[in-house]
Amino acid sequence: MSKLTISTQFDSGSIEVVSLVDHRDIQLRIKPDNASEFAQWFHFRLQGAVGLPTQLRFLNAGKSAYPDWYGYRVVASYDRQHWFRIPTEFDGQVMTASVTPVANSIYFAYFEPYSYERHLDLIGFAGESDKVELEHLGNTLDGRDMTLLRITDELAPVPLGKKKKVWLTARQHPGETMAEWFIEGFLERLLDVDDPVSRVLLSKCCFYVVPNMNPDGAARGNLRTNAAGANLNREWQNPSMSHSPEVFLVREKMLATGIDLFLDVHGDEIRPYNFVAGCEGNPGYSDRLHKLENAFKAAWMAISPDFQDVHGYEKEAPGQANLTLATNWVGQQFDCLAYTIEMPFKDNADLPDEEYGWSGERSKKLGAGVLSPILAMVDQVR
Ligand code: GEM
Ligand code: ZN
Repeated sequence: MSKLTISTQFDSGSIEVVSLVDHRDIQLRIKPDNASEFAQWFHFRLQGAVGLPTQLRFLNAGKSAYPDWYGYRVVASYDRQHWFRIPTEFDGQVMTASVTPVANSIYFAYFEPYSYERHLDLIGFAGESDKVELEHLGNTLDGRDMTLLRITDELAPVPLGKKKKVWLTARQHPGETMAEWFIEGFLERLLDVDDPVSRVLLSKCCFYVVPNMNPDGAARGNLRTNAAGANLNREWQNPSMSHSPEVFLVREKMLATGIDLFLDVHGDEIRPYNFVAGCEGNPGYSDRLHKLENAFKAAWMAISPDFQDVHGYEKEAPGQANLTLATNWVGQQFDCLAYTIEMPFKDNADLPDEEYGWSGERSKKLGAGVLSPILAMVDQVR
């Protein structure tokens, strides 16, 4: 029997090994983000357990940032391309995942990872289109690029000043990797020259897309914060280049372009559903925005059984919104339709998938699908 080893020296790798002696009792602890207490994300490689009934015990799962692990199943992969769920139990303190590996190397993660290299490949793919301009907004604290994609059909008969400005941001919380899978699906469809929905949207809109708002936190294996420990989705009222340059740079660009429709893409650790959170608590919320929100949700539900509006966050009382969040700050600042989109780390309970749960591929499909409610709303948002 070969020696058991665990490694994490790769993009978003993170776990603490407590005991690695007995394959039936591998003891682990989820590590916190590099500069904050949030602990939830894990991603590591196990070698030496082929053919052995293996149990992974996450000893501090009950002390994680979002300790409701009930119904969650760990994702695993042999080739880092195809990820599947493995049987997982949670007793309120320890989470235990079980697998008998069929190969001597197997990876485990909280959700299907999205690497910085894949992020660069996505930008490379998009940059090949004649509808896309890549704009360098500046650098993160670890020195990575903040890249904005500006996407429109310049040859369309709609003057630029009449086009609707549609902004999408994703992965402010770096462990919510489903957000960048969503953007990958969104971009692949938007740039599909044969897709009639995309052709009309590129004529009527100018899209501004930030596929990864937090590249440092993503590479570091953080759940929720950037290299300085900032929760970027609490920085939108008063960002700084020293603490939250990612938000500072994007927010400056938003103030220069204006916004008619905003989507901020996230993942939710607890609720097994896809849903949105809007601006009902904003001081400037109006009947116009309420009607736009309802029409957007109805249009999305009409085309996707994976989207629903029954389960989600509590509605906020009038005037009680926290304007440090992207969606609320943008909705208030630009008096526009603005939504936080949430996808599950667990599964869509309305349409569960036994083998994969919620996945990168299903996130891509949801991202491609959102073009339809955008088309339904494009003539009403202003
Ligand atoms: C959430 S956004 C929370 C919005 N809440 C309501 N009630 N509108 C966050 O930043 O905490 C997004 C996320 O982390 O997924
Ligand atoms: Zn989030």
